[in-house]
Amino acid sequence: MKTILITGAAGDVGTHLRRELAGKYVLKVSDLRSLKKINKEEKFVRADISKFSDALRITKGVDAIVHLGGYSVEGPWEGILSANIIGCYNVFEAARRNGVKRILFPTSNHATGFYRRDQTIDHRVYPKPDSRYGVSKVFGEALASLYAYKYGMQMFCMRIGNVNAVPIDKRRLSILFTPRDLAQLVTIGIEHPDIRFTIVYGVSNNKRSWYDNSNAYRLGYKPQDDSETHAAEVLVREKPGGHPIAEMHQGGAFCVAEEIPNPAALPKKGKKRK
Ligand code: 15L
Repeated sequence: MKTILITGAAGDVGTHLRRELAGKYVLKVSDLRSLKKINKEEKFVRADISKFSDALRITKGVDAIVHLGGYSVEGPWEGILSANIIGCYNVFEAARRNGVKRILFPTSNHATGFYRRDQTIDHRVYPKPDSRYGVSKVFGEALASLYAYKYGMQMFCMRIGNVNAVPIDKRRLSILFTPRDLAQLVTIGIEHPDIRFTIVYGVSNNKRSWYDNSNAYRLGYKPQDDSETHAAEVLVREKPGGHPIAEMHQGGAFCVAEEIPNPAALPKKGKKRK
């Protein structure tokens, strides 16, 4: 059985993934925080991935890494820099030094969040991050490309939508990613023999999707769920009058979220955004 390291294992996505992958792989799970529950077949290793020595320690002796560690939403630059930029570099470089060939990098829909909702995008579009968080995911994708082509590693980047059993609002109808579809895509990322540098969208088979996910389908991904079965109940709950920039773009509130209110993020009167 392969040994898989999951960083950021205490978070939401990590918790779903550990449950879904239990029994299929030996799971080495790591986080800065404590885990609420450690399953009996898991090995927990506490680590701060912004420290290279920790990254070296946890990436020893594993077959593949699912690197979930770091901020999963917008945050202050110092936090994003240390957890998502330095942390990501440390994990990839430590993996290379320890001879780990394959990394699955859960990037995000926020790497392309400034595409408009009336556009369908595929894995070849240039990034349009909607936040510092989104920029950190673009950094991770670029680093994955470097490690693939320069060092011959196998790098599988999943631009994840919203991991949940059911969609929680209108925007999430387009980007729902159910835990069982997540498990299927991650399994492809671990097992597929033909991965060098690959970008796919981590979403279910949603009728309202903004993505042409043919790159994932080509590898055999067959998502089981479609958020549309919940559309009526979601839409009835949706409050009108959201921020126009958030409503227009795929990244939603991330396009306007700021630690410090930043008027520069809003278009000037009479000026159209591209
Ligand atoms: C993400 O990238 C976040 O990690 C997750 O918490 C959600 O907010 C998701 O995007 C989303 O766009 O809904």
